[in-house]
Parts: sequence; structure tokens; C-alpha cells
Amino acid sequence: MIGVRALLLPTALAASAVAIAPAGAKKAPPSGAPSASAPQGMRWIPAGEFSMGTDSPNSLPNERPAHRVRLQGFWIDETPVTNAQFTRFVEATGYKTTAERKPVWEELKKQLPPGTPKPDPEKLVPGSLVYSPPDHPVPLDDLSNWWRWVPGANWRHPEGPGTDIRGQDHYPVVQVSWDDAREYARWAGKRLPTEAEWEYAARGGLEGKRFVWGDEFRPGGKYEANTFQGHFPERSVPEDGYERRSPVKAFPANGYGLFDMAGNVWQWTADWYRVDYFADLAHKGTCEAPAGPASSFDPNEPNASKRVVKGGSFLCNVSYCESYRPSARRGTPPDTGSEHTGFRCVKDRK
Ligand SMILES: [Ca+2]
Ligand SMILES: [Cu+2]
Repeated sequence: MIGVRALLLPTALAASAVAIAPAGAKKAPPSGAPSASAPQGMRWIPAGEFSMGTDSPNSLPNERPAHRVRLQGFWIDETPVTNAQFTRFVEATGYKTTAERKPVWEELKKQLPPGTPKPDPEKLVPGSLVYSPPDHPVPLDDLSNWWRWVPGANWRHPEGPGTDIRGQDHYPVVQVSWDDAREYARWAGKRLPTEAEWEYAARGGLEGKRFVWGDEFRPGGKYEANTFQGHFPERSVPEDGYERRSPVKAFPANGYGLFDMAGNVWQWTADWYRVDYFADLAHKGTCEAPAGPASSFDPNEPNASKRVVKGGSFLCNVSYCESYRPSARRGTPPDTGSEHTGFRCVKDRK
């Protein structure tokens, strides 16, 4: 019994453990931007149409098939929300994040199979999920082999008590739940992106490419994103320079001038998660601004409600899920933060 949200671990961080088989060309500033000056730290994404998802057999079933989507223009943060930005929010509002509050069993219970026993009271303490690599190779079908519930882990102490965010002003904030992300967005006068907006922005104006910079993982031998190298999860050989999170803007921007749309930290979106959502959309012709299914469903965790996260993280690698591809997606319960999950916001024209 390792702790409460750890009960949710397979839910929270699950990706099917299936092996699946040039710094993007910079473009001129997108046209069609509103004439008013840009909100600070945001980029204008012009209205348009794109292929969401993928038909590549080298992908997970929830990313298929590709389907046409049309969107209005919108503003999007050029980086994930940083510790410095989140600090300003907390200082202005006194907001307490999910990981800083005592978990409520009645709420957690709803996500678990009926009959799951109530954990000991001393386990029901504030905390969150921390990457804790084993010292030997482990089966990839059990996330508790490398994730641990750590009491006292939260956005100020991302790897638990004894760690902090000093010197990490420009790192993405992590250990934030979907609810935390939404509260920040409201405070900032913004909102969370739909999955379609997130993926459209991530693709940076390229059509149907495997990565947000093109089809080749390391063009010219250079790393374009913070991912995992070595043997996952026990032997990290961080050839890209970062074993865990990296500061925002450490890797090249995509075609829309956005940083960290691949790797580093997963990013919350507004949508509910359904494994079969893309297949459902594909029947409907070109979709206008899809905003996700009406409710969540993941056959692997039928009791859990989940929101879509996108972008993959510093833990993603080709032997595991390769989720730093723009079509990749995963469902995570809204109360579940982790050391590799953050977010960014969008804003409408007016
Ligand atoms: Ca790395
Ligand atoms: Cu991954």
C-alpha cells in the first residue's frame, strides 16, 4: 500500500506499454493576427484547417485515425506556465493546490473499482507523484515500478520535501492538477486549450508530420526536445542535457514560435478523454472547433474520469510511448498532478 493517488497510478500515468515501432523551419509571423498588440508571452495562431491525429501504424490506437479539423485563430502561451508565473498567481490569490490539500476519500473512491478498501488514515495526507527510477530493469506494464506517491510533494517541492524550486523560475510548474491549471487560467483571464487547439498549435503549420519539427527525430544529430535517453526507466543517459525537467526555451521553438510543445512536461487540455474520440470525429467530416467528448471513457479504467494531456515528457522514449509526437494523447484524472505534468493557456481574440 504505497498511498492514495498511487492507487490511481495505473490510471494517472498509464500509457499502454506498447513499443511502437531540422529545428523546424521558422516561419514569418503568422498573418491575420489582431492588430492590437500581443498579450505578453503569447503567440497568435491563425485560423485554419489541419489533420488531427495520425494514420501512421507506428502509433497508439487512440491517436488514429487522422481527421480534418477547422479552428478559429487564438492566442497561446509561448511556453508552459513557469514557476515564476505560478508564484505570482499564488501570491495574488492565496490559492492552495490539490497536492497541498488532504485527499478526500469520498472523492477518490469514485474513481476506483467498487469495493477498493479505504487506505489507512496516515496515508491520506497531502502529496503527489514523483519519478523514482529503480536500479534495475523492470517490466513496463506497472507504473509503480518508477512512480512513487511522496507525502509533501507539491509544486514548491516537485520531488518531495527536501527539494525546492530555487533557481527554477523559468522551469515549467509541475505537480499541478487540472483544477489547479483551470484556476490559474481563470485568474490570468485565459482558458485551457481544447485538445484540437493544442495539437494544431503544436504542429506549427506543418501538415501531417510525425514530430512538431518534421519527420526526423534528430535532424542533423541534434535533439529538438527534452525526452529520455538510455534504457527506460532504470538507466538514464541524458544526451539531450536534461535528466528531468528543463527550463522553458531550452530547445528550439516550433514553426509558430512555441516552445516545449514536445517533451519536457505533459500539458493539460480542457477536453474529457475518450480512447475512441478520434474515430468518432472521423465519421463526421471536417469538424469545426471540436471541444472534446461529452464525457470521459477509458476501458482500462472505467471508473475514472480523465482529461486529455498532450505533449509527452522528459520520460518519453521510443521504447515506451514516444508521446512527444503531436498526435499522442493520454487521459489523466483531473485531481492527479505529477512531476512531469504542467500546462499552458490560450486566449480568444477578444
Ligand atoms: Ca532528457
Ligand atoms: Cu511517455
